[in-house]
Amino acid sequence: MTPEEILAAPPRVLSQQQREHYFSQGYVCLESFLPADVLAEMVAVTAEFVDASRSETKPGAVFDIGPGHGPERPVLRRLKRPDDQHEAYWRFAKGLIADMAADLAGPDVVFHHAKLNFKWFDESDSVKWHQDIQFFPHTNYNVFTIGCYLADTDMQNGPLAVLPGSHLGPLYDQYDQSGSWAGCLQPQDAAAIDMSKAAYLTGPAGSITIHNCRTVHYSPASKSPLPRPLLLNCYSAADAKAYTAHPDPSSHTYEVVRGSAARWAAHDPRPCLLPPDWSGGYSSIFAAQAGEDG
Ligand SMILES: O=C(O)CCC(=O)C(=O)O
Repeated sequence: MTPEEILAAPPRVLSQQQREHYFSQGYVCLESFLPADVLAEMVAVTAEFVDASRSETKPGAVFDIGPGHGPERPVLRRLKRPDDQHEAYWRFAKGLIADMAADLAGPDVVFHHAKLNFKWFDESDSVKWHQDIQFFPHTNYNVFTIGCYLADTDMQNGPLAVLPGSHLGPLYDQYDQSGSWAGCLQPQDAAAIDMSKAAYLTGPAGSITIHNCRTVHYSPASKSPLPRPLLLNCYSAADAKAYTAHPDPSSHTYEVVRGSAARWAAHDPRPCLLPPDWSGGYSSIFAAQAGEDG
């Protein structure tokens, strides 16, 4: 569906202005959006997982831990597939947030993946400039990620930042000079970005970020000892079909969360960089960008 066709249907959650902003700029930010009871549940469940990670000693299938992680000072970079780890996360992904997804994808929406990213003031927690779709190419670009901050997030604790309008620009090469997957723009491409144009998506706990899969984005290192949890849920229009192995499928991957499954795939002619074959396993964007994948 075209943005015009999607916008012609009445919205469920977003305002028409917010939808238009997403389509023209490639992102939108909704401050203090989550109802207090929903936020409180997400925060409480997340605290349990941070505690559970304390005994982990190496990055694994559920907890991606960073250098220096230990029982006293958790450096949990990511809780993988939260939708499979606790029912509350899946209820969240297929409830209010799926309604929001239908405002942007059109009536037929498929869940792609979820992840819960943290920052811990360990100076290794910046996420370099990248685009998402090269990690999981689809037949069209009606694919996006809805983030929810589970703690107040300002310029001190590493907010998500986007380059407005970049979803309409080129897709970048995310391999390094030696041909290894880097999961980020090559240094010369990143250096060419006009940092004065970056939009930093900040807000109190319960604020929402949405970015399109082509939107160039990054997040700076946290300068605060307070953790920054960002719960990310990724969706596609049902007619956007993945054509490479899913990096980290959960039991809900490709589940139709609104409307019906597609009979026909819609194909965007703009080409997409292919990722490595991850059918044998995937670590995380943090590991790839830090060169930990070997
Ligand atoms: O956690 C963040 O700040 C950004 C994460 C991100 O862009 C990603 O995981 O693709």
